[in-house]
Amino acid sequence: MRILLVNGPNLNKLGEREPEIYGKQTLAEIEAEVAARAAELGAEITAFQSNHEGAIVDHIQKEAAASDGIIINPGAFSHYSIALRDALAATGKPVIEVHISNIHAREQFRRRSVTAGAARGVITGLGTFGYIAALEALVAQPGAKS
Ligand code: CA2
Repeated sequence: MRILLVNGPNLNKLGEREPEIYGKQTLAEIEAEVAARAAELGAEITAFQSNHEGAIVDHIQKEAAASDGIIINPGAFSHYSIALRDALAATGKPVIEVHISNIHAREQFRRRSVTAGAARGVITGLGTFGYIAALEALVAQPGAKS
């Protein structure tokens, strides 16, 4: 099983600021942890981060066909990127959207995710454990209707 792990804008700065919201782990540490758990589950992770909407759309278009599912934290793109939602929906693959913070307990503008409509499920507010939970869900239910 090959899973794409995609992180959007500013998530490359994790661990540097706002640890009370986003925790202390760096993105590299999160990616390594997800990859290690994936290996235990017999899966493989391809990790990608970009601050650029088009680069993320390009990556999804290029890599999704050869994958079995996508874990994505679209960052702020969650709140307005129809292009990203369309790219995710077009893959036909199961998508789990992850937010480290609970977007529903924050500012009004963070409470809506337009990309979530293309996801099988959304995990929000469980900290960086959300990425592991998403992986477990994809491995446990690879063929579930998305
Ligand atoms: O809670 C999440 O995972 C978010 O997707 C994180 C995004 C935010 O725009 C979403 O509303 C919710 C932004 C992450 C910014 O992360 C930083 C971490 C440290 C320093 C600077 C930014």
